[in-house]
Amino acid sequence: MQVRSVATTPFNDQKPGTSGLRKRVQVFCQAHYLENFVQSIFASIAAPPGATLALGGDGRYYNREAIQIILRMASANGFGRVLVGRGGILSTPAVSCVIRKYQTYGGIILSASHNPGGPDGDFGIKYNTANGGPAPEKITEAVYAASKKIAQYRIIDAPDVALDNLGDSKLGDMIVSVIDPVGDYAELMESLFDFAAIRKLLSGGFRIKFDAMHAVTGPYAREIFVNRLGAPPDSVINAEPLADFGGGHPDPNLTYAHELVEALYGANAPDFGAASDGDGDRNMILGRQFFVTPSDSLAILAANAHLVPGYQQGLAGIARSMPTSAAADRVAAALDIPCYETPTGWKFFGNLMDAGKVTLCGEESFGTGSDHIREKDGLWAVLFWLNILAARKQSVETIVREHWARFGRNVYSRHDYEGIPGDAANGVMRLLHERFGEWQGAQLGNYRVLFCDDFSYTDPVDGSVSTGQGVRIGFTDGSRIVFRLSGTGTEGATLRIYLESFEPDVAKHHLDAQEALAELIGIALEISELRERTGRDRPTVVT
Ligand code: VG1
Ligand code: CO
Repeated sequence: MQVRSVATTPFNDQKPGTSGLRKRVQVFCQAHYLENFVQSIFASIAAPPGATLALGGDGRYYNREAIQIILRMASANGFGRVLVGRGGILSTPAVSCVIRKYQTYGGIILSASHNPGGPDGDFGIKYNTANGGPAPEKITEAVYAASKKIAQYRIIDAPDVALDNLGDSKLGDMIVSVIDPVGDYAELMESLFDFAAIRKLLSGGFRIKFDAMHAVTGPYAREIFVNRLGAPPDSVINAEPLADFGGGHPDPNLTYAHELVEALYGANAPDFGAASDGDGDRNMILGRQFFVTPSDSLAILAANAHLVPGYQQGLAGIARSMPTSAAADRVAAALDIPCYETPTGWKFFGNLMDAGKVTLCGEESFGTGSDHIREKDGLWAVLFWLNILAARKQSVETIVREHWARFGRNVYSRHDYEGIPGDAANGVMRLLHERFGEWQGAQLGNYRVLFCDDFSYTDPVDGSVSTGQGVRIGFTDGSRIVFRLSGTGTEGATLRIYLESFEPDVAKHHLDAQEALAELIGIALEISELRERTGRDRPTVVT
């Protein structure tokens, strides 16, 4: 088959964000757009001839077309084999699992995660390295640099590969192996958790509901919860992956997972509810009429890890992203293990896990995971909770309240202002940068400022430095306000305000987070001039 070199010119907007390159579908469908970026990846990763790649996506619109293009380009660029999920499907954690299990050189994931899909939605692409984790900044920067000077890409002329049948076929000199997207992942889960105990829990009247949000986790959830753990089939809802996610927003939070939320807050509610996002790496955990914040979830998993077979030997350490609450820090202190604070994005956890410094990682954005792979993992978190519930035989709410009683409660909320004009968002961030020197030691309402800074991180393993990771205002009582611009959106800017206070008093643990944080919310709006500068009087999404 003929390898062609196609002449192209650079696009100037192929800078990967928090998690790969995300753009509108129309942008990705432009001639040469995807090809330029894929060639820039290949130019930056120095794969030896004959190397193996993993490839799959969350099934969103343009997934199959993109896979055919990438396969033809991989063949033309000298790869020896590509492992691709049947139907082009692989969740983000499943890609990480496959890379590690089959020791591939790396992997390409097609997803815009929690962003809506469909012809008018978003598409995305991300490269993961041989450890199974998102490429570190050194690589994403090299990809961006390559994309700015690309002049040609390599591709072969060949008919489409049949993606729906398992097995091998040839594409030029390269082998395409279509693999079962679920099996390897389900087997890994079975090796970590006490499936027998969970099966017993589920057969004893404990009812669960999992919302796959018409995204990638449907087939995984069916195999694990229904086939392997014996849950009734209607325990998994919206289980059919659809190219437009059924018109929904595949983001597992109280706003977008409304069908699940209605079930868990309604009459005759199940005992446990959970949802995952577009590509299966996020999770939301609900009890009956009870929401577990992701920051608390990380802390609770850590505090109960000794109940779970895969973690009984103890935790090396915990890592959380900077805006994530300090609830996990308190557990780490009690366990006498280190706790690391990293910038937002899973790529910063990889080095810590590879070096054996941490076992559990988490982000406030509904992401939790461990060193079993190098991505956050939605179903893993759900199974971890089910394992704890099976061992403790208490309700979700009781487990959380007992946790707060022991460690205190880190009251937490995130307010997102989505789709605001870039100028207004940058204006707010600039103002905060200009002013935060003045606030050092200041009294703002009932709070005294302990420190203000723009978070920067030095990786303890390779010494690389990441600056500009969010403005933090810390108060003397441990409360915090953090401002950050999102790096995953595709339209306008999204400004995130993260709010946290610490409440040791059990008598106040029943308070609603928005009530408990009301004064901090007021301070955040005032010092940032957010209302004046954006014309918004309330956040788009509160989590
Ligand atoms: C968001 C979250 C971040 C997460 C990232 C990717 O990034 O805040 O914690 O790692 O999404 O998650 P940002 O830059 O928009 O705040 V996923 O599930 O969308 O790949
Ligand atoms: Co995701």
